[in-house]
Amino acid sequence: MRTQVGIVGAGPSGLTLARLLELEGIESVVLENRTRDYCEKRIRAGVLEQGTVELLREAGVGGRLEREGIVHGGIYLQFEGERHHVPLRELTGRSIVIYGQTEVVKDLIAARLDSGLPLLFEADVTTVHDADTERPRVRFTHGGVEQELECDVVAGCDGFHGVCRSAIPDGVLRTFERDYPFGWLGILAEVEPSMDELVYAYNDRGFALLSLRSPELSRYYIQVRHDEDPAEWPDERVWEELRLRTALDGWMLEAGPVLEKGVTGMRSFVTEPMQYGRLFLAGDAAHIVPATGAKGLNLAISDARILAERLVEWYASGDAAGLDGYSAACLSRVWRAEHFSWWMTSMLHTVEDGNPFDRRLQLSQLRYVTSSRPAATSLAENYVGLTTL
Ligand code: RFL
Ligand code: PHB
Repeated sequence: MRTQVGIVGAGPSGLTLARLLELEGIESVVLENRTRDYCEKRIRAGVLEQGTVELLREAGVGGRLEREGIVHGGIYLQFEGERHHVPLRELTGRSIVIYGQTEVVKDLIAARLDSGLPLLFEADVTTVHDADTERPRVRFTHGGVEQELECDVVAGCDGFHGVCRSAIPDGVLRTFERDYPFGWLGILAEVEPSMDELVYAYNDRGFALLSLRSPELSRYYIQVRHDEDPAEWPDERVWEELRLRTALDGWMLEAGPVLEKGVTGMRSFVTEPMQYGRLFLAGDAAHIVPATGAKGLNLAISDARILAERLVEWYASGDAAGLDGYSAACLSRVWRAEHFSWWMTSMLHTVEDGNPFDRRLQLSQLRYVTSSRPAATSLAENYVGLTTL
């Protein structure tokens, strides 16, 4: 099999890249090791930056997003028993849209299948060969048969645990990382959200986040140990803990049937450069942010946009200068998001047996961002996505 761009992974980055290339008449084959059903049901992100929404709209996959996405002009930061509004739209002129990653993925898969272009599910990529030549090859197993895809370039959009990053020889990549001693227990509940906008709550018992997916579906998180077993959290315990951490006079968190429950670790990770020869990494394959800043999905889609633009230019002109600068173009935005996500995470989470000095610093920072307009604007412009990077 042969194509122009071999795309490994049908997550947000791989599917967006495939769509953008299709619109420019560039061939691609998408190889995904999971089933379609699994990809469409994997619950992850929920917050889209305005720039992400605009890109999906321009790519012709924004119809349902337009109808069902919920536009929010602010978020709340809660601490010391008070909820403070951060008016994102008023401070930056931009807003965010609540629309699940599951829905973004469904829309992109539907568009790909409608176009009749190749997207192979249960196609498990085992290795990438000859990435440093003009004919990189992707080896995969599909339907029990080992196959090879020969390409002009390979896009490694296969997430943090994928195989593309490890196809780059030792000594080429430099990685930067930080682990956090906590994770999030997330639930999806069939109940009308109890708040009008997202609530990030700092509490001595640990962080909590109130988010949503639709007028009927709430998505709530609590800080737990990074290796916490969800089995230790029966539904009643989750609701009680959420209520304690988000308690507010005159307000009550409504409970409902829990449809899904899981623990996600928090990690910061960047690999540099995001390319080697004709192999380009995009999204979680190259970088991870802790979820507190709501940036992972947005970065993945932004990488796909940058890679698509540079591939289009390369195919049109034969000049590789743009492609050579792919990694540098992505990394300035990536590092800004890394800093913001680390900063939000450090400000909002408690550390067991932590230094009381650090708690005073967190509270001081929270008071500052909720009382100073310039400080709030800095948070807001990072949260909605910087347009200057
Ligand atoms: P993905 O989504 O992991 O997709 C990679 C795809 O590659 C496939 N794959 C392979 N295919 C073939 N052969 C192989 N050998 C393969 N190995 C892997 C996988 O099956 C998969 O389909 O990466 P991508 O496209 O880079 O997208 C990244 C985003 O998914 C991720 O950054 C976000 O979900 C992070 N994130 C959030 N981001 C936001 O922008 N806003 C949020 O509000 C937000 N909340 C979250 C999040 C992530 C979470 N979890 C569970 C990690 C909340 C949570 C709880
Ligand atoms: C979500 O709705 O899943 C969500 C929202 C905001 C975050 C992280 C996750 O910071």
